[in-house]
Amino acid sequence: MARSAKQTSNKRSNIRGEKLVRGNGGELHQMAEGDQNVLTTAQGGPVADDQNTLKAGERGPALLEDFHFREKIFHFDHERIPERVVHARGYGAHGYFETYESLAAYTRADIFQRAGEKTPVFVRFSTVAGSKGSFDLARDVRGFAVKFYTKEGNWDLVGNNIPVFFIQDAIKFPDIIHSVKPEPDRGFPQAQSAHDNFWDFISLTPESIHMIMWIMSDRAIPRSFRFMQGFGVHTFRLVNAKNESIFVKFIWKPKLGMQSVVWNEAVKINGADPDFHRRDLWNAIQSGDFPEWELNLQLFDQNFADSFDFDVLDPTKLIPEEVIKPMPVGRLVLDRMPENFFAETEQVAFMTQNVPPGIDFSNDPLLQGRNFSYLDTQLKRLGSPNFTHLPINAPKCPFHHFQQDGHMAMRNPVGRVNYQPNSWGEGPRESPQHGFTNFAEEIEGQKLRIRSASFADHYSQARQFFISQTATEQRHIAMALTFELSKCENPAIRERMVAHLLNVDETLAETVADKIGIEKLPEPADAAMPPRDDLPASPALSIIKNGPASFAGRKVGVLVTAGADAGLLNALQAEIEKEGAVMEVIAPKVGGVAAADGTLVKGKHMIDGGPSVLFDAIALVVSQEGADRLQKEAAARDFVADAFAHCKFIAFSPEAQLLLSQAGIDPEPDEGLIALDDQKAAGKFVEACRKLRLWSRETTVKL
Ligand code: HDE
Repeated sequence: MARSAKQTSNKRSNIRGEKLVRGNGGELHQMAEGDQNVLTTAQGGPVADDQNTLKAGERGPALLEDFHFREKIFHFDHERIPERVVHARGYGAHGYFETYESLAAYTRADIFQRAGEKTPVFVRFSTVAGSKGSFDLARDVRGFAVKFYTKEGNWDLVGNNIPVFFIQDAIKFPDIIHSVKPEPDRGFPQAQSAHDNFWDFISLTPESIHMIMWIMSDRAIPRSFRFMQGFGVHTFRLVNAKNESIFVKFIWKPKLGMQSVVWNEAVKINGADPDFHRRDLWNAIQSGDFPEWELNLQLFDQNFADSFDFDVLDPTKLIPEEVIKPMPVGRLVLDRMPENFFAETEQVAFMTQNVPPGIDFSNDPLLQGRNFSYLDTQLKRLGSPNFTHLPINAPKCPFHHFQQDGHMAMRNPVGRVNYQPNSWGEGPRESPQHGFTNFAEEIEGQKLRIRSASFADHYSQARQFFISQTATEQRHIAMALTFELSKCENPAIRERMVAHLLNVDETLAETVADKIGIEKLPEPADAAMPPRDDLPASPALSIIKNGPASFAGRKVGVLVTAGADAGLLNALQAEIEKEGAVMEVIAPKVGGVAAADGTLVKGKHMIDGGPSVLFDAIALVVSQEGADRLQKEAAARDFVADAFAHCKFIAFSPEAQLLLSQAGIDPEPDEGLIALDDQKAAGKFVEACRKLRLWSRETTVKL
């Protein structure tokens, strides 16, 4: 009895009745008024015992009057808010947007008026289909949502890393999303499009085929949020002070260039580190390597819109960069992680309808539907019309209005006046001069539930995307389609998809048909408009053709054993850091191993916990004895074999030869295998890594 009282009470009174608190070291000190270290209830009452519920008797039932227990469990039971119905899994960061030059000629938006102007931003990246706890490397479009806290209110550019969308009209959104989510009877598959429902819907929705080409491409398995582009997708308007309007499409380009992984790698990353993208962003920002993107505008007028091959209001189409050159107008830098994931990343509420004066909407039917939807979703998720009171959602400019009350009202008006006009001479008033005014677009016509005939070409840009890719990227698209359709059990769905592919590229259709066992090709799908084959390739659409020519921001995994050459390791580290990349050591023990010269080489990962899929390139710096031991370990052989199969550059000390051959790598080396004969070779290796992958190896490894 005495023992349990001592164990459970952290706090007691001295003889004068002053409160005494047991510190970490067990010493007793006096509790100052409002001491930060004293545990309290949410009502502020100090808590004496947080280890045991109040009971009737030592082994008796719990008592209802235990208000501390009741409050603690009540709060815990309500910790979750509904996750986003789409884009549930996401990761955010703070930063700023810096305007290069004034864009006053095009827009009156304050954010674009002054060169060098810095505007705070919060960005959230996400996947679409999976739930909040799903893995990062799903094959999926990524959300790229930016909230600019401008001096004229919040501007949310809620985009994706793919410039087109599956559907043309917002009314189809619940259908496309239902189809990709876990099937409702069985509750799986999670975060995957490879199932019948998705492909059934797609095969019956030809407007989705252009987006399907993107989703089956490497864009849908990015290596990092830092290495992907972002797009506003829809056509928007800019409006200047003279009320003149120009159309605009928004494009984000990553400073470190684009990079994706291969599918076999993505699948393994999801097992090895389901938080791969989160961790990558966290590590980069925490280490001061702040990711950066340039905002580009594609500007065009009504004449261009009227003469362009496709309707600029159709969100399944893009304007090739070769047709309208993107104009860089500013840079986005992410330099600070949220202090609290829930408060910021989970509660941030993006809304397409948040636009400042000078930025306006087009009549894109998807955008129009989104403008309606996003407010609804915030009320559902955040539970109160006062969600703008949350610090992450509140504007950072002064704001004044007469909205009041409601759940969780944090900012409440003072004084008598809560309406206008009023004769008290108090409170805010409209400003025709500074306030938001819509662009006065002429609208006429009948009220119709109709899809414009100008949206009817579903295949031409899908084909243009496909022919713009390198042979490697085209192969990846074919492999992705094959994989996905191989997971469909209904042969009619597979056949319908091949019929669509015949309208995109015959060889692609034949390759996929052959791999999924369709012997007789179906007729091409009926096309609402004959597909065109005269659109030229757009090199800007390829990832590989637009490589970064640098290895900066990437990561090398160095497999090390005891007795490794310390000079070589130091040379590698120096060259990798000079490039702006990161080196991480994988060792038999995380505590580290002694190098040949006796110095301690600390490990970041053990071999099991640091497979090569987590790195962009690998190096093997081992002793003869170490190599002998490792070649018997499956994890070490996989480390090497996977890196080779994923076309990564591999540097190796002479002793590692045995490990390479035991991993099944041909003794005839390709140019991606770089012998570390001397310390100078470390530089050669990093230089080679700038290509990111040796794609020519891919056809020989046959993943
Ligand atoms: Fe969204 N979308 N969406 N969407 N969307 C949401 O809003 C919706 C669409 C996008 O990180 C939801 O706050 C409809 C296109 C991103 O918090 C919801 C339609 C594009 C994010 C919603 C679309 C997007 C969302 C769910 C068809 C690319 C995550 C939670 C008309 C241009 C933002 C939320 C974040 C989130 C509705 C189509 C991008 C339900 C009805 C096209 C990046 O309101």
